[in-house]
Amino acid sequence: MSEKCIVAGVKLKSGKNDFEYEMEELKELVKASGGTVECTVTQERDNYSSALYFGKGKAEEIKILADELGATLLVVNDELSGSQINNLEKATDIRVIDRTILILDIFALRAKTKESQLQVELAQLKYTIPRLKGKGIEMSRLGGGIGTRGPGEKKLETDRRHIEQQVYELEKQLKKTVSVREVNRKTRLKNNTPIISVIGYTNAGKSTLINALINLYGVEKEKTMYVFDQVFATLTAENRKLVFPGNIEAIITDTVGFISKLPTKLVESFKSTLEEINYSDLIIHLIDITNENVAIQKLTTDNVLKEIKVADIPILEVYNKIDKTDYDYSDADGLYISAKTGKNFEKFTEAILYHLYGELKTYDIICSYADYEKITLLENKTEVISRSYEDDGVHVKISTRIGIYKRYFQENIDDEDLQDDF
Ligand SMILES: Nc1nc2c(ncn2[C@@H]2O[C@H](COP(=O)(O)OP(=O)(O)OP(=O)(O)O)[C@@H](O)[C@H]2O)c(=O)[nH]1
Ligand SMILES: [Mg+2]
Repeated sequence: MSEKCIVAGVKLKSGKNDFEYEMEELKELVKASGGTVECTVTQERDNYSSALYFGKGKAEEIKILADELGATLLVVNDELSGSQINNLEKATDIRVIDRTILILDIFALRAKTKESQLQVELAQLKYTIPRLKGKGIEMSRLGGGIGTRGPGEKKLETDRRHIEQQVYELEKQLKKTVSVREVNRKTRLKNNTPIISVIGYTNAGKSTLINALINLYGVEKEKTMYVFDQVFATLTAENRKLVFPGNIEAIITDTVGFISKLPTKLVESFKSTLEEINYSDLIIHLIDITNENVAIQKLTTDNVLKEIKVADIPILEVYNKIDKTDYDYSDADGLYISAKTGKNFEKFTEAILYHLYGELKTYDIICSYADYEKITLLENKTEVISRSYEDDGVHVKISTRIGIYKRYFQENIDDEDLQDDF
């Protein structure tokens, strides 16, 4: 039977005005973790009470409500300290968890791969350690239910000595998986293969978009991403190789979706997602245009990008799910696509390639008969339109992007063909 929950939050008088949206999202998160929302309680205050988070009267009100509704869990919108949780549990007589542990709980339910399971368990333990002082949380953890589940249906550890030992073990195991990623990244950088990261709010359609690109340009077409209509379908950053028209290779990275008040410091997979972004040559920021809170979702993602200072990396904003709206975007400025139907993918692909390597042009190149290397390079890296064998060598007409031309065949380039960036 699903757990009956009360969701609650303090709205700061000085706070941003996306409080209502955060509360709606909190309800979604409760549902995603298998709970039912019985009611919502909010209070407007100048600050969070350090003892109770709410004021005393509000806590009493929650206790009465919980009694009436048969609710057994209070979920609050902000991260709480151990003593706030203890005090609130005493005052309301029900178990209390915060937004962070709720997100971790969802991750624990969804984590399938070894790496993501290790990451979630580690984050849960790190969250627990500073909150172990009082007895309340220790006792409540034993009860089971939302916020007490580890990955793979394990129960969360509650004994401090065990926890510290486990944190040590998990960090050791995780280091191994991270070093594998490091190696992959180094090979990619050495090969000069550009990296494209697809980022955005959770459920925007990032994995669907990548699957559509894999279907069109993927090297291994069967290696698709997991797609589902839920928050946090993707739990770890993953890469795939693509070959675009004109023999242009790229690595595309699927990432963990953003959400407001994301516990970025706690979860390794968020940290590695954010790290990956910093290594990319192009960021695709995917936005679900059909979501009624599209502006808040976009702003949340923009703020995370600002925080990790990706200022030098070009960002391509792409609006997704246009098949779900009646609006006709054919003449609109900007990129409006449907990852599901493939609508406007030609324009989208062109935008990606333009950002990576600039405009498509044709060039005439003369190769001496002895210069096999150059001829092979031309065949591998560009599209050869025609070739003729003359006295002074092979005359080759190619079609390629300015950036590619500059990188591989620079000695032949006319200055006026060059753009500043390439
Ligand atoms: N109608 C429509 N639905 C889409 C489109 N793109 C994605 N979806 C749906 O949106 C839901 C989420 O898609 P995902 O690709 O899993 O989204 P995501 O951004 O990877 O989400 P997370 O991994 O949870 O961050 C799924 O039900 C998709 O079928 C689209 O262009 N049109
Ligand atoms: Mg995804």
